[in-house]
Amino acid sequence: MSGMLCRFVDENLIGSPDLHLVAPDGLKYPQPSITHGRTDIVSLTPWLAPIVWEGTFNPVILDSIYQKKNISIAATVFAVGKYIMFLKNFLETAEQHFFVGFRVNVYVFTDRPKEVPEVKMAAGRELIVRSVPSSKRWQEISARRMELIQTLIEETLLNNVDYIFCLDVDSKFHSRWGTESLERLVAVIHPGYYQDDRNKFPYERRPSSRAYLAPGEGDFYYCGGAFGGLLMEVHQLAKTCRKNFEDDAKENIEAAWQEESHLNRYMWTNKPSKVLSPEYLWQDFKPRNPEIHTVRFSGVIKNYAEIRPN
Ligand code: UD2
Repeated sequence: MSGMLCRFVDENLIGSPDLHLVAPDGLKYPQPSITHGRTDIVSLTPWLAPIVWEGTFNPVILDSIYQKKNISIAATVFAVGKYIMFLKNFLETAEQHFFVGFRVNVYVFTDRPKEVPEVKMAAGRELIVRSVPSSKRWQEISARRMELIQTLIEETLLNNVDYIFCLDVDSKFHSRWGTESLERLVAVIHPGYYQDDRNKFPYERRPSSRAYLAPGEGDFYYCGGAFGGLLMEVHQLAKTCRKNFEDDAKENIEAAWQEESHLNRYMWTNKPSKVLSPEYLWQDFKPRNPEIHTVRFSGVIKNYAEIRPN
């Protein structure tokens, strides 16, 4: 191998987590079929990214592939002000269902570090608490997450972590969320709009905002409450959404759903390489639709007037 090629291999392949899928030899599992499977849902986007639903993947194959890679995953969760009340449930259920058996670091951002609950974490899993200022506006708390995620990646996670997921705290896990969700850039379809025409999606509709999507644009309505992917992809997303949010603010405009609107704008031009079905962020107040065979993660019922600062 020439010196130049050698350097290319070192810098570009080694340490890159998702280039090669190696399954252990001798693994036994049911034969896959390309003619039999779920027919009640669509499991591929028009740009050929998988849409993950129960019954479209085999967790045994996936886990054995990713165990060999010894991947590590970071999760961010913000619990500012009264939202700290949701943290215990979130953390305890994450221990039961979120990447069980893998290396996971959960970063909790809060203005009430003393109120972070003691939760027993399994070996290889760690809880890290970061102090953040409180705010008088919930919109700002929600939107500033992009800035803090960007900074966390730049200052702490670079070279230490392979994947990152950014999750809402007022939610809990009900069943497996694992290696089937891994990809370069991952978005979750919002449970409230997946049967609607795109013109009904609550995208930002004012052309003066950098989150603007015109009528006839947009693929799906994605959640602000869960997204992820490879560290550098999420860094690019967070940096772009933060900048666009701040540039809008300088012109006195705040997108309809803050960072969620900017995320939707970003995903329109930067297509996610994997899309998670609404199984990955349901809402407890919604009855489960027939195509939802399992709820993996869902938003708990909350009284906005009681818990938000404004
Ligand atoms: C939606 C999104 C949310 C965000 C928001 C628009 C889902 C399920 N939720 O939810 O992610 O995009 O619209 O801004 O997609 N937080 C605090 N303290 C507060 C307020 C918020 O810690 O006082 C954090 C907390 O982690 C919470 C998140 O910000 O989970 C989002 O706030 P929300 O849950 O009140 O937003 P919501 O329900 O409108």
